[in-house]
Amino acid sequence: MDCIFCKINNGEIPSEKVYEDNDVFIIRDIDPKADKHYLMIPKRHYKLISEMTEEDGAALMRGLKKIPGLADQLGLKNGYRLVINQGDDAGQSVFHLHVHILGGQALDFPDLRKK
Ligand code: DGP
Repeated sequence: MDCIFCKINNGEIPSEKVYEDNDVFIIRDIDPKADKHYLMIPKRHYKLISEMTEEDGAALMRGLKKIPGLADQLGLKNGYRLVINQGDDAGQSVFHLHVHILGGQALDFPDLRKK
C-alpha cells in the first residue's frame, strides 16, 4: 500500500517509534509545529473518522489513554493538545488517520477565522 505511515509501521521508511503497542505507534512529526510534536498513528490503515469501525474506535481510545502515562517521558507533563485533521479545510496531508500530539510549551489557541 502506498501510504507513508504504513511504510513507517512496517519499517520500509525509517522513523523512530517512541512508543508502540498492538493498536498504535507514536513518532515525532517530521515538520514540528510545537516544541514537542508527535503523531499517534493507528496500525490499521483507514483515512477518516467516517471510515472507523467500532473496533478502530476502541483501539484508538486505548491508544489515547496511554498518553497520560507517557506524558513525562515525551516532555508533555504540563499538558498537551490533540488534533485530528480531517479533509481539505483542515489541511489533512496524509490519508491514514493520525492524532497530532502537541506540547512542550504553552500553546496559543488562536482565532482561526479570516478577518
Ligand atoms: P496532516 O496534515 O494532519 O495530515 O499531518 C501529517 C503530518 O505528517 C505532517 O505534520 C507531517 C507528518 N509527516 C509526513 N510525512 C512524514 C514522515 O515521513 N515522517 C514523519 N515523522 N512525519 C511525517
